[in-house]
Amino acid sequence: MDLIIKNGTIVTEKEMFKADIAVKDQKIAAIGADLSDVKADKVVDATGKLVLPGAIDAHTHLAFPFGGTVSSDDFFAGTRAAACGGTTMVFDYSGQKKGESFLETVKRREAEALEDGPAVDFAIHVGITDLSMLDTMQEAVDYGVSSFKVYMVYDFGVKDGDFYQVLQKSKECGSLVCVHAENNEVLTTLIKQFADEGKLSPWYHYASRPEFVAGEASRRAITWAKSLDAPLYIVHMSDKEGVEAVTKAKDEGLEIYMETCPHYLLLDDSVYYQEDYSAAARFICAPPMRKKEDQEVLWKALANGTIQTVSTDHCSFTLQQKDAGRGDFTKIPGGLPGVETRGELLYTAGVAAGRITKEQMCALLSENPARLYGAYPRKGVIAPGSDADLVVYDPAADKTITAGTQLSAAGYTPYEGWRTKGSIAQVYLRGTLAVDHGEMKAGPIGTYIPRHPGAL
Ligand code: DUC
Ligand code: ZN
Repeated sequence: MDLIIKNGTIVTEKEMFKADIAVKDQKIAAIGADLSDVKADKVVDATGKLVLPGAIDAHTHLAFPFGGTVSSDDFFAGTRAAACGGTTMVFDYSGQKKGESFLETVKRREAEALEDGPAVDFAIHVGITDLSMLDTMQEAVDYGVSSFKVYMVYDFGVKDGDFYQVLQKSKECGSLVCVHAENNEVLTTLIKQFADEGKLSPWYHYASRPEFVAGEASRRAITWAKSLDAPLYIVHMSDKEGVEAVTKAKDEGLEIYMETCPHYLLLDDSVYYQEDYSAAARFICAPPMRKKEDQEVLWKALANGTIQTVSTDHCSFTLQQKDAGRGDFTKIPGGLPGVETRGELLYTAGVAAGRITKEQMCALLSENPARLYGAYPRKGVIAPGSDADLVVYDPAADKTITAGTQLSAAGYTPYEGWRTKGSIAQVYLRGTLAVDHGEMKAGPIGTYIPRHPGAL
């Protein structure tokens, strides 16, 4: 064997048990109560630690051209930050350029990622912008792309009829449509009204995107998916109205999935009240943070399984980039860094606080995204034959989050000074030690992962 991790407590979505894990040729070769007799090049003692499946971040925007600039973490910095956060695979939302077939988008981004030198494995969801290429969806699915995204907002977003056609085509191809649900007409009207009144501080970003703007769009998206009996995944759910809409749809037996992100679980709209421009602008993202009441609804939905994944929507901009909106919030590039802190925050605020179990955390971070996005059982689970993507978590090693020790190019973290319960000790990518106590130990060992249409 190449590696044995001994005496750890293995966590899966269903159970926890003490066992040894043997790794050979990048895969989990065996799991057993005592593998002491098995010879291995390296033996690691994980006594007192949890051994978790490598986390999957189903929602990143690396080197994303957005808001007049490009997000600061590319596949080099972003995947190193991800590795340090216990994430061994990212799914990037890569935008289609006009005139590009969906497969061309994927291949272009795959090449860019490999050129950057990714530290973790990756896959691409295509962000659809050019409907004239809709017939190329099957070709992309055949290449191993089982998910596509539409934005109901932004200048590159799709109109309602286009969204409907994407759902139709995707159902035909057996893939999954992900949607950014906000009502574009209403929010752009509110933005214009505020701008006309000279109300241009970061607070008005929040005020122009009230809860109902997201809630209405979620209901609309669900209506169309329902009419076609097509599966739908609503990204970055932030609000009570949206959770209620998805809950109702699920009760009707519809295949509607949703994700939320740590910032919607942990931060609220008070971040935008701050007088200091930079203090508030760093939290600008869409949808914006909500109220404490919405947070409670999201936590409940995690605990009862209505929400399937916790992803990050990692779209980092430096504070210098955020400065573009001084005096005009519409020019602040929207997005937060998150890929480096997701696991420890979910463990701290979820597991250690008694809101979710360790098994549920595994489902939310690893198994569910792997299944939904067609990477299971290669990814997302600790089982013989799966990639040896493993996170050794030390529940006793509390730490303080600070940008100073992070690898994201953002240069700040929304969680500066927060204490975590426990922390990540080691991260293995396909059996190779990628991170040891926050330090990168491996180079660009990440690879592109083809997928097949999946489901929970
Ligand atoms: N929201 C953000 O805040 N940033 C990137 C894209 C998005 O939808
Ligand atoms: Zn996003």
